[in-house]
Amino acid sequence: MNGDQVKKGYEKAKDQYASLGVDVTQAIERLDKLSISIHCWQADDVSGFENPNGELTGGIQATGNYPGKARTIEELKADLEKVISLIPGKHRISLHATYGDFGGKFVDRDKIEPKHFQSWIDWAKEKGVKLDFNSTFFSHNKANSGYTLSDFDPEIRRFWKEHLRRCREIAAEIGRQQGDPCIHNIWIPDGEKDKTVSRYEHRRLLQESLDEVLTEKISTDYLKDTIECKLFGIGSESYVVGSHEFYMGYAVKNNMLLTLDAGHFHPTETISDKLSSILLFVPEVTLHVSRPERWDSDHVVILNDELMAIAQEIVRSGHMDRVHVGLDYFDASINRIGAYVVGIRSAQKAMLQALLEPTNKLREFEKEDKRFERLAYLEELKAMPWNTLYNYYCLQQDAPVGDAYIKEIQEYEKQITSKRV
Ligand code: RNT
Ligand code: ZN
Repeated sequence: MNGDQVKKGYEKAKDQYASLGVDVTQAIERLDKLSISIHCWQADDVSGFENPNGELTGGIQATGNYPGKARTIEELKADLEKVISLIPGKHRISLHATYGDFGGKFVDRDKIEPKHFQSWIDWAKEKGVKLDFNSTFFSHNKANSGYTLSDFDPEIRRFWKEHLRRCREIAAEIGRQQGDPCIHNIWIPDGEKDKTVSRYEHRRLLQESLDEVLTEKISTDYLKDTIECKLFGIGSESYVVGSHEFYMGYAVKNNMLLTLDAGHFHPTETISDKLSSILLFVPEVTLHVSRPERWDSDHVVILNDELMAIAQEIVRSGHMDRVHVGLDYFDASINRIGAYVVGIRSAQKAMLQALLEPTNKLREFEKEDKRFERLAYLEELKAMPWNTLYNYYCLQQDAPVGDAYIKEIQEYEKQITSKRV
């Protein structure tokens, strides 16, 4: 598709949307403001750079051995730069604590410092992206019992509290240097495979540990802590300490951010319907947009009904500025750059469709009890030329239009990732 074709398509689509009372220019402008927090861990299957053969543990697993995973910080940065070049808009990169620049030395989790992330901060500044952060409570021998912050052993808890403290410091330093708050996501894997008797006790310990560290106040100009629940993981099928009720209660009580991961609930339970409730009770929400498939919570994001519903709920709530959209998936069985780009572009497409909705018109139908008309319009909207407008947005931003990104990824694979052996 050449530029002229895209522009022609744009003019036609603009008129079609105008007849529904939708201003496409405004919708594209709003889409452009959506900074997606891109997870760094799709590039290397959540391995990180703490030690050369770190094993992924803690209820999550990356399956597949597609060649070309990033093995060094340089390779990871190169991959992320490629990804960024293939999507329109300005985005964020979300780092895990195990992705520090440790200079070839082993630095344990209770010893990490802002200096280990300085090269990331400099890189981000140079590339014009902002950073987010995640503490790493998994893939570590001090998590072998299945517990970290909620372990019975006070020494284990001390270790992980120190990790959390240091992660907050690092994230705050990132926020300070980038002049924009760094979102610090806290997900802890604590839980058990089978019938657990001391559920209350572990949850009480988790609360106590979090309280101890999170009450050390750091300005939200620099740092925003957010907590992520999960229903179950591999090896924690029966009990996860940080459940939805636990963190929902904790976030509301402490007026802090809550993370909703699309793959962390019962198989038929969705996060889209939670947004309009949670936005009433917590200041801001972080999303880990992902795709559950049976027991796995981390498949590549695609443009499915739930992704659409999430985007619609963000837009319809009128609180887009209070919802931070982050991604969380890792597929090691396909081209990893391709996995990134497909997921990010799909998230943007969902958001654009939601922004192109004539919501006021639909609300009018609701008020007049015209539910057939509402349903009919919702169906008609699906076939409107929103993709033409996405192409136009890509053209404006110098990002590949339509399927052009596929060739670029194939070329990058040929030149770069296939040579990583
Ligand atoms: C795990 C959580 C968590 C992780 C990342 C790597 O189930 O979703 O967010 O995926 O921190
Ligand atoms: Zn997550």
